[in-house]
Amino acid sequence: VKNRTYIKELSEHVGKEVTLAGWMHKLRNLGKVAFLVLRDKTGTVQCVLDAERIDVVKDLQVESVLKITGQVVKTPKGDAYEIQATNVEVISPVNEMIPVEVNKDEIDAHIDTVIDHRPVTLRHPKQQAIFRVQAGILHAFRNSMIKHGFMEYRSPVLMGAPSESGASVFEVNYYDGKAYLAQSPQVYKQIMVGVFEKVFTITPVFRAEKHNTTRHLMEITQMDGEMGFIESYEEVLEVVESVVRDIFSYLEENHKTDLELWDAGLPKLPEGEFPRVKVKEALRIIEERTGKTVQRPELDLDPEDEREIAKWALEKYNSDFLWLLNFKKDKNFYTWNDKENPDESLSYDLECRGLEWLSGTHRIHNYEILFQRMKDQGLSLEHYEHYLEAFKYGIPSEAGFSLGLERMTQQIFGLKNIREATLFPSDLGRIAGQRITGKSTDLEE
Ligand code: AMO
Repeated sequence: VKNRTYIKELSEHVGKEVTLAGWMHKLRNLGKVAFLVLRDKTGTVQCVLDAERIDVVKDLQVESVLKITGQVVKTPKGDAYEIQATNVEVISPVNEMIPVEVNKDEIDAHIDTVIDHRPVTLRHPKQQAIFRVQAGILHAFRNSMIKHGFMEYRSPVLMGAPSESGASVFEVNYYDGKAYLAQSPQVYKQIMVGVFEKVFTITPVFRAEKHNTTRHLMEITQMDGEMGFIESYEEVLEVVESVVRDIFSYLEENHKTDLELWDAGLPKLPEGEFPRVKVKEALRIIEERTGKTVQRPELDLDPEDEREIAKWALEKYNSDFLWLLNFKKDKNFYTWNDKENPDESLSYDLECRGLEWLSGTHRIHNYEILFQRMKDQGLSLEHYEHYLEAFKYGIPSEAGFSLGLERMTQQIFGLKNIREATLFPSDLGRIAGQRITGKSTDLEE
């Protein structure tokens, strides 16, 4: 549209004629005069239509796409702007009733209906806000990682072998054989440390989860970093804390209105470093606080434990964030166990308000040890030739992390279900948002 003005810019055009374009958000037709609310990507504005202009829109449904020319005037109260329309053109008429209303303060529908009609429900201003903020997270993460000296690379998603454990991998046909969808960029980010020392990537990954819960999806976006020449994993924790602070500052500066729409106060950052507690100690604290015996076969927390220890961190450190350190030994094939505490591994999770946002470990960089470990775990080593070659020819001591974009978005808005923070979620009942015939979308705890 030539010489188009965006709704957010109207204050610069008071008294002048502008051309707007967007969707018919609402129409209140009083016969001689009609009030049409037009919406573009920057906001909404009321347009006043006379009889001649009403004729153009009166039989249309909401979400029709229009081009409206008119004069910008201040509303009687003086706190907003209105358009006295002189011309209305229809770019795309809508003749069918919308399946879910998107012009009320809230969408009055179950999450399943919201996802069923994603192309339309996304247009609701509160839904838009979630995904504008998500884009802001990605932007700020990338900028912050670059600022911290990390180089971005693209990680393959189609792999010759499972990238994490074999249990949750999706197999796909690959000509006469099989390929696997990446569960993480783990193998490749480690190889890249052998060249660029500090790398990051933002990538879709796939997990064949067996359960439908409010915090698991089958396709997610991981934001990963990997850092060479570290002496202890604390160096990674410091980077992560700084990156999280950068992301929050960016959101505060650029997405205030989006966050306010949801009354979403960002999770509370502590004054200094984020509280840190070993898993073993966390279990002891939980026992002390609840009076219940917490007997876990391995050093790990269940969702209820996570919520309890989050309360402790908030009370004691006034922080929504908490590091859990040193999970069970032999966590995966690439992680060092702790020499001083053989039942622990050099691993860490960043928890926010009782939900795991991020997880990472100090990697085994010694070729012989890694080779033996992979052999012992029964991995088919012929699929890991590149990985092993990198270590054979020198990888510095290193550690890294992976931050889940959807969980981060979910928690920032305080959403109950991770699907609300995902454009086109895949789960047991859906692929990329669309239902799989005959499958249920019901959730488990
Ligand atoms: P992990 O498997 O813990 O670690 O994943 C890292 C982060 O990714 C997110 N996440 C998920 N979010 C929603 N649904 C899922 N099914 C799901 N699976 C993972 C979480 C989690 O904290 N390679 C290691 C990381 C590393 O050591 O660098 C890994 O993938 O936010």
